[in-house]
Amino acid sequence: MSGGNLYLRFEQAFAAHAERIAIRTADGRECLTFGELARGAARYANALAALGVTPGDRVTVQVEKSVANVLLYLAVMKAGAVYQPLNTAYTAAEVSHFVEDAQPKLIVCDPSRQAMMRALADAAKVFAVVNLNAEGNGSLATMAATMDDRHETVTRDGDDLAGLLYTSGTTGRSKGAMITHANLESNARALVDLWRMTPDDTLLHALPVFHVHGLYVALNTAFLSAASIIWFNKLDTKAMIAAMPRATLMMGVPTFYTRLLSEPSFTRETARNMRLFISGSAPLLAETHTAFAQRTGHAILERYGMTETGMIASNPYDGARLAGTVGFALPDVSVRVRGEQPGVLEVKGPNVFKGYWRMPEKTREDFTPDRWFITGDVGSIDVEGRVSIVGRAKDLIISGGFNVYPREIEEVLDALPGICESAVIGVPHPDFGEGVVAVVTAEAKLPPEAEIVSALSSSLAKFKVPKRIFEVAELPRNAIGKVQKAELRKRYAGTFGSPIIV
Ligand code: MCA
Ligand code: AMP
Repeated sequence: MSGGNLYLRFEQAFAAHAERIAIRTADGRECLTFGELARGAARYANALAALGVTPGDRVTVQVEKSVANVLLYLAVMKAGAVYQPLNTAYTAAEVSHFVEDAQPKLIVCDPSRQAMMRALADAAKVFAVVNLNAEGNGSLATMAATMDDRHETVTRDGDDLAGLLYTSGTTGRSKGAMITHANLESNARALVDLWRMTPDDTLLHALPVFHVHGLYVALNTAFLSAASIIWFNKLDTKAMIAAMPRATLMMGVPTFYTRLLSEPSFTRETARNMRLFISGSAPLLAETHTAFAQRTGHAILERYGMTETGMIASNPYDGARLAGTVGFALPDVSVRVRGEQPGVLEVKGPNVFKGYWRMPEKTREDFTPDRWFITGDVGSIDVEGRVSIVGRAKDLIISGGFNVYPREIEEVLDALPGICESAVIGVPHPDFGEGVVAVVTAEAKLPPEAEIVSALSSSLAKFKVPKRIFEVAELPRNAIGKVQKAELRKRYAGTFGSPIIV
């Protein structure tokens, strides 16, 4: 059976495996069976209803990763509401845009942010603000504990929204990508099938759960297949190495793989029970692929996706997993390049989102007239259908799997006293793949770097703040006055040294 509220599919898997372990924290402090997971989600869903959340309402969530966060995620879906997760690194200034735009009924935040969120909530007429801390305690958990552990999953159409995930464009403010139950279900089913996930699997989960990768790719596939999860609240390579012999599967951004490789204790023996390592969200260097294969005997399976589309392409489970390629379009998903190759990749399929929240114009701009979504990634497709990404048509930096839009940083830099103009670029970084660098011209005398960084940090998430700032007399421009970022990227390529592969 398929269609409707995706939680119904999870519910079937949870009921069929009620006594088996669904999720266990790496430190052993928490362990839930699938039956307990289902009852916990029901309690949280009843708490949401008691807080006034009704089907279609947005629930904004900015909390540290915890098992309670998973229950909340499931509960929002079960209640037919729309989940809006936010990166915990976002500052109050950044969060205020998301809240104003999404107009949630409820905000769930860390207790340390309750006062700030309450102020935002009052301005945006949000109904309630509750909290959850890094241990999964807080006013929402307290309330959920008193609730009935039975709850009837709300009926939804496949076309109804399950998630509202914000993603920045090259111009303007972040846009909310409207993701439906049908988008999520088709993608999760395809991946479970492709990656052969079964109840015998144990997934190492160390990704954040506020982005598609850790939330939809990892959690939805594990829930649908009733795979067990070993849960890490953040990336901790030593703890992951200790737990790996009990696992079969891992999903990570390329930084996960370079960090594992930098640990001498990470060996073939560590990975002896693993059957699959998956990488995505940013390009995996061929050097990393090769070094990983030499160390462990495993060929990392690289796949490609976007917030707006979920997963688009994947290297095969059987057959060659080629470094530098992202494999074949998922079944039912089509990828094309119009005109000459390489060119901008366009996607069509049941995975493609419904549009940008309350932005019909922007939605129209990002689709072709025949309804293919324009990714902004530049790639080529070979005769067999294998996709390779060779660049980006969009001005985007991906640092450790987090997206940084240069224009957003440039606008903040240009408004700072002492700075005349700026260009923000990404250059090779041994840990994050790309590191953010700002090149600026000064009005008279440039303020000290630490002062600029501190000013930027007050409004921008830490991962967006340039790790180096260089002063130049003038920015290189082409004949029509456009800053030549390619030239700057070349000039500052060695800033962080070359990739370190042990
Ligand atoms: C942390 N810092 C960073 C990053 N992460 N700087 C640049 N880029 C980053 N990604 C900064 C912190 O602010 C801090 O600065 C210092 O680095 C160390 O912070 P720490 O918290 O210790 O870092 P970490 O916990 O080791 O985090 C690194 C990380 C993390 C594990 C790689 O960034 C991460 O979880 N990335 C995964 C992102 C992800 O899930 N992307 C999926 C997007 P200071 O020292 O100055 O305080 S979904 C997507 O893209 C699509 C759909 C797809 O295809 O999947
Ligand atoms: P986001 O907007 O956070 O969903 O990021 C999506 C972007 O991440 C894509 O448009 C690509 O530029 C990039 N991306 C995801 N997976 C890969 C990959 N395997 N190789 C290269 N880039 C990737």
